[in-house]
Amino acid sequence: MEEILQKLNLSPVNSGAGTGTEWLECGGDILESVSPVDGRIIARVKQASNEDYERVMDRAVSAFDAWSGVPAPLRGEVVRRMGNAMRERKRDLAALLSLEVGKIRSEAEGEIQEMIDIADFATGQSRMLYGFTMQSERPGHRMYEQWHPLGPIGVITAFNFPVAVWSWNAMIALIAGDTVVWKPSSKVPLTSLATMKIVGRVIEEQGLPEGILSVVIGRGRDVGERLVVDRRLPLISATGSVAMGRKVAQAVSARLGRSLLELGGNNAVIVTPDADLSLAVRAILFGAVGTAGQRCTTTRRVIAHKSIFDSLANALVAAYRKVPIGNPLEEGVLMGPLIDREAVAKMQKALEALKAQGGRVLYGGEVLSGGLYDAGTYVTPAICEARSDYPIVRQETFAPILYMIPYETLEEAIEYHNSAPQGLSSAIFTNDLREAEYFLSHRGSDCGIANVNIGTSGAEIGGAFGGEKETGGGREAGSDVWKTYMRRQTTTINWSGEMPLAQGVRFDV
Ligand code: UN1
Repeated sequence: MEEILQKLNLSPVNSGAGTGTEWLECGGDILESVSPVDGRIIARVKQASNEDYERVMDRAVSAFDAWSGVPAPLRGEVVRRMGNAMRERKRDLAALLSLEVGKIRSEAEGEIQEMIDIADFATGQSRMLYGFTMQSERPGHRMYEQWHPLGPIGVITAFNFPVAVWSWNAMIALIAGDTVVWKPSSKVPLTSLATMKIVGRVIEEQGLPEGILSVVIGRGRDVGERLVVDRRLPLISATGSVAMGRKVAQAVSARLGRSLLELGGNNAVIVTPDADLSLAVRAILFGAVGTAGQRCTTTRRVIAHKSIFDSLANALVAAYRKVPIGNPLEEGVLMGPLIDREAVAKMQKALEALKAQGGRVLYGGEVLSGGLYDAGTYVTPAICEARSDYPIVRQETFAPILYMIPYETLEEAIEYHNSAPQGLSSAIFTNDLREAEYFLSHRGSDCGIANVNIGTSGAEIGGAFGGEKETGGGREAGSDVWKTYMRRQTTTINWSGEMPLAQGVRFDV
């Protein structure tokens, strides 16, 4: 443990606020980062006080002044270097991520890869911040639009993807000319500090403005609450629960700011009669058990046709039995712990609710004990038989619980599918073209992500990521998401000697 900390320039007690190169003598309380793997404290963080927050914000504001004037392709070059710095430290950073979040090594490395991928993507994008030109209705006029940097932006991230989601936002924001103030989850402060130190090296080497990136770890919700009401931040990007998102949305919209929300998911896979069941089982297994069910894209519901319901359920139970559960840093383990004991208690409560509402646990759901398991954070993943109208099925429980729901007609399956209040990710397993197209049509899935013959989780960064309804409507990462981080300006230039008005209006004296 000490070795990983040292390699990543972390100490037993770390400053919780800084710009990657400069760290403040923070005035707040001490925060302990407790590993869900064995319940031990990894290291401590001295949290930011209100004054520390102000100091960080001042830097982000003055850095914006300088950074927004750097040509976008040169900003892209900086992001390219940041991606390379992450590449060099991938293994070490993934080791810390495993320890702090509890995800298995391969998934932790996947998360760092996601950071690198978005840096590469952003580098290319930096030369493609395209605006349209339009045909003016007035003679001798030219119309076009251009995209300007937006300002310093606030990014709030969740514990389950502590660094990738920041990178989706930060790398794109940087090429857009924005500066970024980051409030990571207080459950996992160290991985974010280590990441800031890695990109900080690039900031230092390149002599870049202090404060283009910064991190503030503050007591509980304090910093988050200051961030969302701060008028200096025209955009707040927040990832987390629906309850948190609702508060952020209200606070940001009260000051007419812009928010980008990526909230809960209640992702379902529809499995039709002629689906390739072995493919479906593999995808559902990773979707439901991967990251111990703690992704916002985790598969939480399987809506299976009656004719294949039992064989699919049996195949899933057989697969679940084989999942090695244990220390996520060990080779061969596929499922680590949940983030903390509170998450385990919530999972237990959800299973109780399911039974009270008429459902049945087909497999798993136990809290494990003995040896490492005594950390109290290890469970067996659960498969349950349920109905789509149970209140518990409509909620997102951030744990490995899979609800299996039988259906008869595809229309019914879609109805069940769309009855969830959240709308992030979805999938259908079918070899029937008509079923697949129906699912992808406007009558089909109502989610931001809709897949065919692949699962709900593990999206690539190239697509826009996010969802509808209670998921919050935001989009992050690829496609044309960069536009959210810039302000659009429509310009009309008159190069004629006349002053014609649009819509044929006459106003001559
Ligand atoms: C999240 O859980 O907040 O699609 C993000 C996925 C990952 C990102 C998940 N690429 O599962």
